[in-house]
Amino acid sequence: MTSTRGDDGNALDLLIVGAGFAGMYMLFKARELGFRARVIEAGDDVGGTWYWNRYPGARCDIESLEYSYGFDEALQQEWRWSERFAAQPEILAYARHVAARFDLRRDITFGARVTRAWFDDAASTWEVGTDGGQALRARFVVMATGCLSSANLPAIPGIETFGGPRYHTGQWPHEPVDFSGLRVGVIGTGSSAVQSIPVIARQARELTVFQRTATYSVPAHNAPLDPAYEARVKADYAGFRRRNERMPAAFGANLDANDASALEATPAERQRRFDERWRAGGLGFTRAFGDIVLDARANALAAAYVRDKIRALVRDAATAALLSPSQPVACKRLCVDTGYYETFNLPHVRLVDIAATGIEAVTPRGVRAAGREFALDALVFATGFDAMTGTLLRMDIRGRGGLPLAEKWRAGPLNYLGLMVAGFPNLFTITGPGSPSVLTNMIVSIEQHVRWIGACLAWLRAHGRSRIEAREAAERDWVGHVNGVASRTIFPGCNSWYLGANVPGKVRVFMPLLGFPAYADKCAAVAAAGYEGFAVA
Ligand code: N01
Repeated sequence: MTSTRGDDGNALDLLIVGAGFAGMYMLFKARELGFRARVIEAGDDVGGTWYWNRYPGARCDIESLEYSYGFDEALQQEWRWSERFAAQPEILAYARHVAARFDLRRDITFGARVTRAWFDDAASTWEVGTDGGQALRARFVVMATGCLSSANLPAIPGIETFGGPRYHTGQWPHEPVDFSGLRVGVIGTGSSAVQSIPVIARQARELTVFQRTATYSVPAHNAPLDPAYEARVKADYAGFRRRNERMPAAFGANLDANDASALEATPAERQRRFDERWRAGGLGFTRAFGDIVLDARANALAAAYVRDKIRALVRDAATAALLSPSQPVACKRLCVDTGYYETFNLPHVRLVDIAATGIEAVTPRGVRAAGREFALDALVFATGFDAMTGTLLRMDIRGRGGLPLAEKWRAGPLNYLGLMVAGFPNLFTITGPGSPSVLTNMIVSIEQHVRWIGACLAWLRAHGRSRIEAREAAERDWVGHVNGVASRTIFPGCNSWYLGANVPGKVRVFMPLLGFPAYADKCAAVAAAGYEGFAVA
């Protein structure tokens, strides 16, 4: 086993796992503060989510002027987005531009997957190993591993026997995939499926979509980025970022969001607001009223509105009924689409309801479901991810006394502020469970976490300290708080990946925290009080 302790043989100050947007900015911040840092990345390039998720139609559904770094004024001024919602190749190009602009690659090891991180209590450092047999030592470790980075491939009988090519949307090949003339099956109807189905349907000879749960989707109304709007934002980009940071999900300051109750509005006013949000497109639909994710009755009004839209868009009444969800809207992540429901009007596209039976088996010739076999040439799994905890738990992480993280989190993720775990000193998680993360514009959450971690490391250094760890009592209170907030919303009311319900056997706990501004204020207050709730040594 080779040992890399930094260029001069000493332990690194900081080892960062992952070179997506979190890892890249963490590296930038570490350098800015004068820490010796190295990033270990499994892929061959930067980009994280946008490196792996190359499926047809992949696109961000946060607007490009918002889904981008705000930490550098020159960067945000110089980069030009071509569309309102950027497609995956453009976001990957942006990540590569950032890496080149700040010369990040020289401190990134590509093609190496971190497999273990063990805490050495006596030396107060982490020993980190990779799949290539590399061993590193670092005082601090930052897990910048993403929330949706471990593919969920269901254990369907016969899956290995399929005769044609199989794809998972989150592990898409780098070479172009051509479905022309093929009979293609797509399993799943979440965001990845909703984006890819209309694009695959344009190529495939036949497309069969296997649906376990119908999904709510709002049109993107994507378009070339309006230069006048871009100029307005860029005239005061810092102010625009600040306003977004005060929004509940850290985006949409330009939305004309409405805090009034849907229940108190007249039917005409409700219709007007929903129509307005539907015409505007995108995730801002849930901001038509202030109580859509807080009150089941308000939510039911929004859900009924979308079901009306589905009936209007889909010609066959039985298909429209099948596409109409019954769970609360936005309880599973709301989707944003370009022509999703309309795709089911095409004669070569069919929808198969597997709610009752699931996929019975994959066979060499296709898929057996709903009591019959569907002949397929290619199969796409749009079956999502082992979200938020999956990637952390797939690594062998051991804290004080050799305690495995998997054991600590047997009953669900425990941590303080979504940032640190009691018993695991000097280990930070960026956008971990217990932080707003996936309920926000991820880049805003990432930047807030990186700034907080950077300030914490600088504070420790300034105070001659080298070790910080969440206290168990703070952790207990925090997890109680996160669950308490969720229980006052519609979110626990369906089988979402926020709850881990998409992965068989996973503990059912609501993982993200609703409300970015209050969370960011809490993190700032904790730091200002000398890292209250943490033990510092
Ligand atoms: O995954 P999902 P995703 N048999 O978990 C079904 C982000 N994202 O990759 O609902 C049959 O949402 C499953 O059915 P059910 C975004 O945060 C963002 O689409 O569990 N079906 C569901 O329909 C998003 O929420 C963007 O009953 C099975 C689907 O597969 C998150 O990533 C784009 C099954 C999985 O949907 C994940 O989205 C894409 C089985 N055994 C993704 N197992 C943008 O920003 C699962 N399913 C645009």
